[in-house]
This record gives sequence, C-alpha cells and structure tokens, in this order.
Amino acid sequence: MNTKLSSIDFTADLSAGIEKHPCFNKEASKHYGRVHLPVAKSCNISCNYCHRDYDCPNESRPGVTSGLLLPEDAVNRIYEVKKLFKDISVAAVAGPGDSLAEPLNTMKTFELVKKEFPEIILCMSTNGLNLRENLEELREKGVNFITVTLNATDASIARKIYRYVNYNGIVYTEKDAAEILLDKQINGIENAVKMGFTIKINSVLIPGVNDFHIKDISDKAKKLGVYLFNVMPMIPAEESYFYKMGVSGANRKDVANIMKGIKGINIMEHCRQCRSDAAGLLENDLSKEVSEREENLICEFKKMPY
Ligand code: CLF
Ligand code: SF4
Repeated sequence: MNTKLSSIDFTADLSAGIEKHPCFNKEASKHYGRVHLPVAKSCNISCNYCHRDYDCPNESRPGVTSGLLLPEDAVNRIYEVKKLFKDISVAAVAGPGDSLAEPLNTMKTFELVKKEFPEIILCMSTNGLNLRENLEELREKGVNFITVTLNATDASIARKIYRYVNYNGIVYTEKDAAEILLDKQINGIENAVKMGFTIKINSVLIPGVNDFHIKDISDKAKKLGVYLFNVMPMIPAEESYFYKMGVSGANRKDVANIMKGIKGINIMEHCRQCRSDAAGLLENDLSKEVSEREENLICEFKKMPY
C-alpha cells in the first residue's frame, strides 16, 4: 500500500508497551516472553550468510529448521504457548524468510492476533526492502515495534554481503543490488520513525567485511532516530556462500569489543538470536515443546518449495 507522507498522522504513540517488550527492555525480559509466528516463507534478497533451507539468520539462529504456520493457526499457537508460559507480552513475525517479501500472511496474522489478544504487543523484523510501502498497513494492524537488519550503510560494503535483491520482480545484482537495498532500508526506517514506530536496527557482524563499519551504521542509526541498536555475531548457515568461501563467523566477544566504541544510542546486550518460532522467555525457548504439542504445522521448513 502506497501512502503519501502528507496523509499520515504522525501523532500516534507507537512506543506503547515498551515496558513489557522483552527485547526493547532488558528488565522486561526477566518477566515477559515473546512468541514468534513463523508465517513468512519467502525472501526477496539473498544474504551471503544465509541458506534458504534454514531460518533467516538476521533474526534467528541458522542451522535449525522450523515448521511453518498458516495465519489461521497463529492464534492457536499463542494459546499453546500460554499453556506453558502465560506472560507472553509480544507476538512477532520474524521469518523464517522475510516478513514483508509476501506481506499477505504477515498482515493476516497480525489482524487475527490483534482481534483475539488486543493486549498483546505486535512486533516484526524485516530486511527492510519492502518496509516503506507497508508502513501504513502495519500501523493499521496495530504493529508498534519493527526491527530492520542493516548490515552496511555504504554500497561498496553492502555489495559484498548480498548476492541479489529482487524488488518488484526485477532482480538486481552487485552494486545495483546494494544501492537499491540501502535506499529502501534507509527510506523505510526514516519514514517508520516519522510515523512513530519504535525501531531497532540489527547488524550482523561479519569479520573482515563490515566489522570496521559498525560505528558508521550506529552513527546513521542515531541520525535516523532509531531507538535501539543490536549487533549480532554472524553464524554462517551451512551451505551458505560465506560458509563455502570459508568466511569465519563472529562471537559475542567480537561484538563486545566492537561495541566499546559505540556511544549515544541504546545498545541491546541481551539478544538470544532467536529462532523464527521461538516462544517464551528469551532465556528459555519453548519452541520444541510447543511444536511437539501441535499437529497443524504445514510441514518441516526444509521441505517447503521456494
Ligand atoms: Fe522477535 Fe525481534 Fe520482535 Fe524481539 S526477537 S521480532 S524484537 S519479539 Fe529479540 Fe530474539 Fe534478539 Fe530478535 S532476542 S533475535 S532482538
Ligand atoms: Fe536469508 Fe533473512 Fe537474508 Fe532473506 S533476509 S536472504 S531469509 S538472511
């Protein structure tokens, strides 16, 4: 949905609930859990640390497969999770592909969840390519919190991270891919902030590729009015391009060292690099128990056709 900025009401407070959001508020993570609803199958870009047999490593740990849910089953998933842990404050779509590559399932899921659980905070992560054109609808559905994975702000670095970008059916590669993705990400974040969404940026730390560039990303995040900055160590998915090329992953210590130089923005230090079907407290993932209780998973993620 395309909406002119002039027609948007900028007065809405979309930070409501931050005191109960386990990712945006470390204290809240001790008491409140989140549930990820794995309804977004496809992706529209190709990150070199990703392999599409696995979850999106931008907001999840590669190397684990998940079942997919239909939007109609998302409400039931939340009831199942609540049987195991009742204080679920957030429901989110975080893959296993990109939440906005085919936004229909994501939007339908938010609609159904909001109707059944009006008190639950809605959250979403995305690579940002299709963010701008979906902002108005996300707000209509009641989403307040959005995470965008931004791994570079410079096209010469971004082109080493992405193999292709498919925007509106046109496939871009190399510098063109990097430029269009960066342009859409920055524009999406800028407008989301203006509309009052609470935004987190996730950056995947890739040794030798963007480690020296994290400060530039944080500076850009500050300028854009992003609320929270989260740097995650890259864990290259098996069979991914980086994995095959021998690009080594990073670890928490690498992240801590880089973050010493980052000032002037809220930093997330308690990220668990969750699965796209994670459930419960960040510290205690219940996804395995939940999927064992359900019979309505479409099929194993690995078997889904792309
Ligand atoms: Fe999920 Fe992400 Fe929303 Fe949290 S996760 S979509 S903001 S509800 Fe949280 Fe998990 Fe880290 Fe993400 S610990 S991977 S930051
Ligand atoms: Fe993979 Fe996520 Fe990148 Fe898409 S956005 S290619 S699912 S890591």
